[in-house]
Amino acid sequence: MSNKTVPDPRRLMARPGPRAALVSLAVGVLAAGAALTFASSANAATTLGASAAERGGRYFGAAVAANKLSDSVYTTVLNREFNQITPENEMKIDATEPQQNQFTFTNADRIVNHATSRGWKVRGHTLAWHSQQPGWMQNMSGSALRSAMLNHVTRVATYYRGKIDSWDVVNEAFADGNGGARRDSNLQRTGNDWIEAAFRAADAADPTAKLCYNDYNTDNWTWDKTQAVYRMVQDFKSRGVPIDCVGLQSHFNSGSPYPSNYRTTLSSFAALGVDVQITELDIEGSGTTQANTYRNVVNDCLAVARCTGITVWGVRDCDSWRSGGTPLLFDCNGNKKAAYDATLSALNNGVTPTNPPTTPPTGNPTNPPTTGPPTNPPTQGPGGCSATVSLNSWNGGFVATVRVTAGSSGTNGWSVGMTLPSGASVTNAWSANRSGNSGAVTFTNVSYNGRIAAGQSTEFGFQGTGSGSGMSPTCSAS
Ligand code: 9MR
Repeated sequence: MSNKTVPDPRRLMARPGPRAALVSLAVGVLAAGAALTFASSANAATTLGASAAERGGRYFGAAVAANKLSDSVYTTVLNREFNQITPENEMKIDATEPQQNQFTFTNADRIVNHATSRGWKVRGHTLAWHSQQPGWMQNMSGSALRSAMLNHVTRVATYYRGKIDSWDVVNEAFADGNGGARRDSNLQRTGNDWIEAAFRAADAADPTAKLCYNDYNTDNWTWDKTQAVYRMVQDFKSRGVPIDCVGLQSHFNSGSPYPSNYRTTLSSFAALGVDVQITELDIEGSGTTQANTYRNVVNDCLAVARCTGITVWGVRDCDSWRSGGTPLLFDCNGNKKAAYDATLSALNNGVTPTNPPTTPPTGNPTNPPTTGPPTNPPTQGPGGCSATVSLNSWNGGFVATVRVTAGSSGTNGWSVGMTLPSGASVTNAWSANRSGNSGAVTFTNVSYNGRIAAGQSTEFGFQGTGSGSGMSPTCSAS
């Protein structure tokens, strides 16, 4: 059960191994499903799971809490409507390894057995995460934490081998906001390769489960966080790191609304050669507005052949972690809401998948501005610009976030130079063009962030190996 240190040849070569064969079978089934005439309303499926299954073998699932399995209103809806389950909390690290090397699976098993005894799929959630760590893990760092994390991944994935359709191997490892950096955490500080190490360990422990990266605020294609996850998956695929799927949590509300480019996000990830799954869907709101958003989400998934399933994050509104936002498909009495009707009819009506783009999108869009763009484009004056750098470092690497601030006249373009310490080199950069990767390195604006109004800022970032400490950037404006 050792952690593989070389790229998995099954992923570097076109030769299909067991996981690749499963994936290509799934694609074939989806393609065949897409060619079928969709059911007429006379014999349309009457439950979410049955309808999703008719759409190319997709699933429609719900997050389940073990302590609710004794609530008959809850289980009546669950058992009737869904064909996939994600344990809401019972497979998290604090639940399964409360003391180091002492594993408890009782509550997780109740949920897994509920699903597998009915032929439903199970999403394992989650093997490696900065949150809901048991106290002993929260207090660890460095190589001891890295080993403990890999041991956890190995032991839990081995225990459930053969029972899990998809694993959220790593959850929520990227930071919110501009820059697309990794989230700082004790796991991140063990080294930037902690994510791929977790995937390799999961692959060794359970070669048949699909291995997913899962995150929130990765729904809007233009957001830095989405782009950063996209680049990581692209990198993993190119180096043969075993990754099979990307989970978009899709918790939608007024602060993080359903984006009109959601379908582009789904199809762009799929074009990297991974499945995409909507893993924690909830949409705050009510009535027709909420129903329409659910319909849009379902239609977007159906339009992407490799969008293989949808999971809502709870059964009834009262079961939701955001119950005040009434974000689910059933009211607290288990009655179907308008959102349910819209979801089922979207599933029954179907949307013909379109081919994913064959070339990944170019450019590197940034987050939408929180304030509108300046009405008059800035012009270059004597004001110049300045740059500061902040570092998130670990033993052997770092992520640098560079803030470029226009002087008194605004910029049309900018160029930031800095000298990397000896032994350091840049592995990738975002929101800037780069020349050089060690020693003197220059970053220049990309098309969308050259214009900075007087006194305003933009950020770009880069990741490097070695130590990045002591860099002092200089900025020149054009
Ligand atoms: O729904 C879960 C809630 O019961 C827990 O208290 C919470 C604690 O972190 O986690 C919730 O589930 C989260 C999921 O595991 C990861 N994505 C965000 C979900 C909502 O917070």
